[in-house]
Amino acid sequence: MGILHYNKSDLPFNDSMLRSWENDGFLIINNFYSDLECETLKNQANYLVKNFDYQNHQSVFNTNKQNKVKDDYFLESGDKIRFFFEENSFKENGELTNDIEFLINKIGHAMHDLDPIFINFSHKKELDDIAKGIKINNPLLVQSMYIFKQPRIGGEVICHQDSTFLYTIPDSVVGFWIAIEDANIENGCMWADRGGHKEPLRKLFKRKNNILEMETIDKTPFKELTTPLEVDKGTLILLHGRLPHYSTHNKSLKSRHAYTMHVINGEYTYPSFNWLQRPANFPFKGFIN
Ligand SMILES: O=C(O)CCC(=O)C(=O)O
Repeated sequence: MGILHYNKSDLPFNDSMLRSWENDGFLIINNFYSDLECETLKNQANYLVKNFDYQNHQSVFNTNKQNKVKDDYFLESGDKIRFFFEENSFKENGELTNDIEFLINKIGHAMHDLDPIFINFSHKKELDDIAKGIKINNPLLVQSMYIFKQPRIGGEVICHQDSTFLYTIPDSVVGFWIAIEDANIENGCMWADRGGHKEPLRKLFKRKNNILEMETIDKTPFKELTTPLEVDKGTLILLHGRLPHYSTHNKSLKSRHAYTMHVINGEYTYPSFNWLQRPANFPFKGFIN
C-alpha cells in the first residue's frame, strides 16, 4: 500500500491522522504552508547566508563523520544562528570554491527564536494543535535547521533516528519537516518506511567534556528503507523520533530546500548529555508562547 497524504483542509487533527501517525511513525500534510510563506522563508535564509562572515567559521557538516567530534562552533550553536558548509567548500588557502550561497549545507539551530521571519514561520497555533494531537502535551521547540541540499553537491544525511540527537527521558522528540521546495528522488528527498518507529533506538549522541561521541545502545541494524517521501513544496512531514530515515546526495541540478523544527515534550527530563543546551535565561519555548 502507498503512503497516505493528508491535506491542510483535513485539519483539525483527527482520529484518522492519529491512527496513521501511530501506525506509520510519520504523517504527511500537503499544502500546510503557502507558496508565499515558503518563498519568504527561502529569501530570508539566502539573505542570512549572504550576510554571513565566514572568515573565522569554516565548520563543515557531514553526517558520515559524527563518531567523535570536537567542534565548538557547532556545539555552541543551540542558541544561535550559525552556518555549516558542504565538504570541499574551501581551497587550501581558505578561499571559497564557489559563491557562498551554493556552499552552505545548513543553518542552525535557533532561528525559530531569533530571526523575525523564522519566528513567524515557526510559531503557529495549527502546529501546536498538531503537536497536542500526537500527544505531546507540552510541546517545546528545541532546534531549527534550514537545509539547502545544494544542486550537485548537497551531501547525504545517513540513516538515523532523531531521538539519537535530542533525547528526553522517556524519548519524545518529533521532527516537523517542511519542504520549502519540491522534494523528489532526483534532488534527494527523505526515505523512511512505515512502522520503522516501532524498532529500538540504536544510538545516543552525547556531549562529554565538550566532545561529541556516538554511543551504541542497541546493535539491531537499520533495515534497507524502500519508501521515498516525495512531496511538494509547502508539505509538512512529521517524523517520530525513533523512525529511521535518511536522504541521499543531491546529484541533480535542482536544490531541495527544507526547514525542520524538532519538538520535545516539556513534561519529560532533558538530559545534560544532549549536545544542544540553552542558557537558563533563554529557555525552550512552545509553538504559541
Ligand atoms: O532534510 C534532510 O535531508 C534530512 C533531515 C533530517 O534528517 C531531520 O530533520 O531529521
